[in-house]
Amino acid sequence: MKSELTTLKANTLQGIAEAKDDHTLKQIDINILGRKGQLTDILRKLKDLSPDEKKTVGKLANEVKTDIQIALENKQKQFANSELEKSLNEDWIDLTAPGKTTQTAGSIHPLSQLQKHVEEIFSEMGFSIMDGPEAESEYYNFEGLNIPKHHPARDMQDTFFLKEKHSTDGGRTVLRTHTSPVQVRTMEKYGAPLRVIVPGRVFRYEATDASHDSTFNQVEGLLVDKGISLAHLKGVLAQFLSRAFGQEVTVRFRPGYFPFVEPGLEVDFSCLICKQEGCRVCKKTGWVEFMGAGLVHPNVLKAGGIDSEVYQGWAFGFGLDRLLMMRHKIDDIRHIHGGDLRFVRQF
Ligand code: FA5
Repeated sequence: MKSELTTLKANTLQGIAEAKDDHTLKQIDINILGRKGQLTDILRKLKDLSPDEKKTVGKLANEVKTDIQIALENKQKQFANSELEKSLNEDWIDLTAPGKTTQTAGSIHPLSQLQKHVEEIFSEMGFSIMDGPEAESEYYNFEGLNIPKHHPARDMQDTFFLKEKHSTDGGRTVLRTHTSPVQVRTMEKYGAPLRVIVPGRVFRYEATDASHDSTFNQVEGLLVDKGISLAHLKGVLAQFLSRAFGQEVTVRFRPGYFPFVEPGLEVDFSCLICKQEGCRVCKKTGWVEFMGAGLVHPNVLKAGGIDSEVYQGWAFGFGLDRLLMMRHKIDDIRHIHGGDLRFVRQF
């Protein structure tokens, strides 16, 4: 029985040493140590031996069992380690790689970014930021601005009317065609002196093209004080434009007609999109109309409750979308409100 045990041990250890995978080890475990295994068989026969033999053979059998168990465990560990090593080599993870994002953060629309920038520049020059209603009374949009009913200047800003009468005066309600109605509203509320800007959305019933939209944004400026002239307007605009563009831009002033200013002027900037060579944005003129401006008409000061013998003022209204177009060389205004993410993600 002793030699049987020694042979069993030698064969089993050799089998373990030569095993190529975990499955083979499990088979050896079952065949040798299992309930019907070879070693278990031998151990079962111990009871037929004499007490002396039982002692020595029993001891040897236990040693054989322990040696086999240890050899199996060691080999199993070896397999587990090489599996781990293999998976570490094959499926390695780069812990420094950026994580996968399932949700992307939103961002501020370029037009809102620019509006904030404009507000900052004017705030630093002592201007307050005002707001006004988009659904406006016909009075503030037209009459209060010296544009009486049936005046041909109304055709310059053909517009959308709402069915509902305006709550304040029972007159017609219009989607404001410009931010200028806030001029009279602010004068009525705060009196003179005044220094405000009014950024806001405006609406016009017109065909769209590369530089015209039917919904766009303006920024109104109004300054009322004593002894005010166009020289102050030019100074403020020069300061504003140089800061807003951050690059050289040529502007030109030319006479312009608006019933609510006298004298009136228009300010154009050199087209930065084509560098004045001519494109569809500047309609091949090299210039883009940027704003209307002028000295506030005495009738408008009167409508706002301000004595035009004592106070003078200037006002301007510029297109925020056009400013954005020039800053970023956007060749079609319709991209700005088009909602195409490929456009907004560039800013
Ligand atoms: C006005 O709206 C006057 N309220 C401006 C003003 C204010 C004059 C105060 C005097 C004193 P105008 O219609 O020109 O003016 O528009 C002003 C600016 O808005 C234009 O110079 C242009 O930059 C922009 N703009 C006008 N129409 C459109 C349009 N359809 N799409 C995009 N921008 C426009």
